[in-house]
Amino acid sequence: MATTAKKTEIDPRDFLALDALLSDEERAIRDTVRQFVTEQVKPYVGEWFERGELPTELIPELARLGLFGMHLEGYGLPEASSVMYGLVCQELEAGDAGIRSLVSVQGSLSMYAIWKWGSEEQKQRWLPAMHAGEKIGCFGLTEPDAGSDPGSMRTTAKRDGADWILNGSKMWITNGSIADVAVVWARTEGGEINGFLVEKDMAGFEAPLMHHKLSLRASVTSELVLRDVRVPEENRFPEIASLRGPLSCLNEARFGIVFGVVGSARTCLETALDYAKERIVFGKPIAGYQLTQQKLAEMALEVNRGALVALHLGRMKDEGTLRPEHVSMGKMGNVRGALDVARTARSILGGNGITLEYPVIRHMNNLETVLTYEGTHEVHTLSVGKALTGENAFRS
Ligand code: TGC
Ligand code: FAD
Repeated sequence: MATTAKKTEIDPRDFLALDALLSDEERAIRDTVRQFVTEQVKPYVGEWFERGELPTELIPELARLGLFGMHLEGYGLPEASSVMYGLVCQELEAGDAGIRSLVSVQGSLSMYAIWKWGSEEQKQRWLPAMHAGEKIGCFGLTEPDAGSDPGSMRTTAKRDGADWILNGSKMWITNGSIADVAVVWARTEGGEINGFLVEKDMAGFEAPLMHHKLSLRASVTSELVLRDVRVPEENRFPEIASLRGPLSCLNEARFGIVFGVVGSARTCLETALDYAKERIVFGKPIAGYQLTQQKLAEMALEVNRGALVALHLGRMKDEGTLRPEHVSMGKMGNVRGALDVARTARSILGGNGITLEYPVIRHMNNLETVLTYEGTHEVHTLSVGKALTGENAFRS
């Protein structure tokens, strides 16, 4: 059938006109968060990154926008769609992955863990307060000697009358030092993995800041130290006693990353595009040279491809057909693509590419963390490999 093609202008910032695939409601929340990031994050985040700080004044602002636990239902939570939540992650990470991490860890890891596995009392106590940003949570799974293989964790939980005694340490925990409540996964004497809500004032519990990061600097990263911490039974998740507990939470946060990194990549592309049009070398803008155009075209391809994959996975999640292996493929491809975009943008900016005057090297360094946390690139490769072949190559 012959069709009359409508004339479409090419928008360099939305090459494939993906905006048209979103509903009015989805565009509205995206634009609200984009404006917030443009006004309240982008002008200052280079300095926060340089100082290695996350300004906690952002927390009430993010809460006012309703972003903490926005995709969860009940307990006064917004019950936004997965696509809406993903678009929010995209806009936050267009500012900085550290800000997206704050929201991811609060909503997708800590609140989700309580929402999915907590008792009714735990949900009532924590979820409304965490949505309001009055209480902050963190999620303690990784240990100094157990990252990709959390099943080898050494943190223990020993029954003592009506309580549990926790011992061990967690490492690389986002939000740890500012958290009111830590979701801590520990092994019981019977070998089961249980989840506990460890409150910041419990005796024997400390959450010191980790220093010397060169990536995700506008984010709080901490150790969790547990020395004979007495935790009452009512703070244990009653419904789960296996690794499935923490791993089910990771799916949620990984989904946010699939969208988030498209935001990082988009900022790098836009910065490089603007720069290439203005930077005169050998008598003309570098945008006029074929080698630069090839770089920009490849970058635009990655940003658009990543955005399409994210949106597709978001629609699948909203329909209830998304599997963890789909998320693994999305994280693998989108993080790698975003890193390629960031590194290429850095080269287009020449010497200016290495300063915090421009956002590119900050995103590039942040993406090295994103490649590693929430399952490394290799872990997701093996998940996809297992789904393709039926063979488990994680263990020898
Ligand atoms: P395996 O034997 O495969 O599974 C154990 C149990 O868990 C179930 N399961 C899952 N359930 C839900 N979702 C998933 N994605 C699941 N993967 C596995 C599985 O069905 C089984 O259930 P059951 O009931 O039969 O017991 O476990 P394994 O020990 O062989 O490990 C598999 C592997 C390697 C995929 C897993 O350990 C893994 O994902 N490792 C990576 C660890 C990781 O991603 N850590 C992230 C820490 S949190 C973080 O980084 C936060 S970053 C902050 C931010 O986002 O900003
Ligand atoms: P390792 O597991 O030691 O891996 C080292 C290398 O070996 C990697 O390249 C890995 O891919 C590779 N490897 C491992 N197994 C295999 C295999 N079978 N085959 C081939 N290669 C393999 N964790 C939390 O629990 N909560 C948080 O809030 C949190 N926030 C974080 C914030 C930051 C800034 C960072 C950097 C990390 C954070 N993490 C958090 C930890 C993160 O999830 C781990 O760093 C990650 O899971 C990898 O673990 P690891 O660092 O111990 O690396």
